[in-house]
Amino acid sequence: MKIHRFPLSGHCHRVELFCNLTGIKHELVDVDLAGGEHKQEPFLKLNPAGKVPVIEDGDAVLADSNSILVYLARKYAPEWLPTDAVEEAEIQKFLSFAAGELAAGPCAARLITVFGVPLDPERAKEVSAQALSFLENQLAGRDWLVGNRPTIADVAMYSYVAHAPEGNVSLDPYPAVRALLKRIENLPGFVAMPATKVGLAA
Ligand SMILES: N[C@@H](CCC(=O)N[C@@H](CS)C(=O)NCC(=O)O)C(=O)O
Repeated sequence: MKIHRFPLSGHCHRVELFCNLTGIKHELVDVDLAGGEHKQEPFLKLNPAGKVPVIEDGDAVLADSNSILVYLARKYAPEWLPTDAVEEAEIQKFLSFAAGELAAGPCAARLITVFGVPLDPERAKEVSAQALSFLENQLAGRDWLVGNRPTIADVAMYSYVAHAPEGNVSLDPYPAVRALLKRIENLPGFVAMPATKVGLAA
């Protein structure tokens, strides 16, 4: 299986992290975002939306990090995606959260500091604070976001939350969130996304 990725992308990292945690063999193919490779053929054949990550697994060519997590879990690591109706709905809730509040919050805050993207830093910090408070509340009395073991919900949450300080978003007020990050980092096979020394991480 190939993962087309950009090494400093949290969306790509969540796919790489999942493959490493579950032992799914993969080859990393770097896409030159700065050079615009993702907006040209042949990349656009893989993903007409012009975004990474994309995976190629035999005949399956899939884009969107969360949809890729669902596919990989269903096919290769079903214990990471429960089929109980309530738990599956809870998983979907956190995948939507990752694509919504986390993208508009900590991901956007880091796009500003790491890549110089002209977004509103105050708005990104405000959305981040709301998102992290929500996560903190969801974790009351629990070790994992859904059920009593790690799932793709935890993986989808990890990368942008762990790197939030790079976007000037402090994790200090969120002890349960920090404990969950540590739990994930202690799982066998964990791989980190490269750190960037900017923002509060400088
Ligand atoms: N919803 C997508 C978002 C992917 C995304 O935003 N990828 C960024 C890198 S983090 C990208 O390819 N940006 C290039 C662009 O939009 O031009 C996912 O979850 O995979």
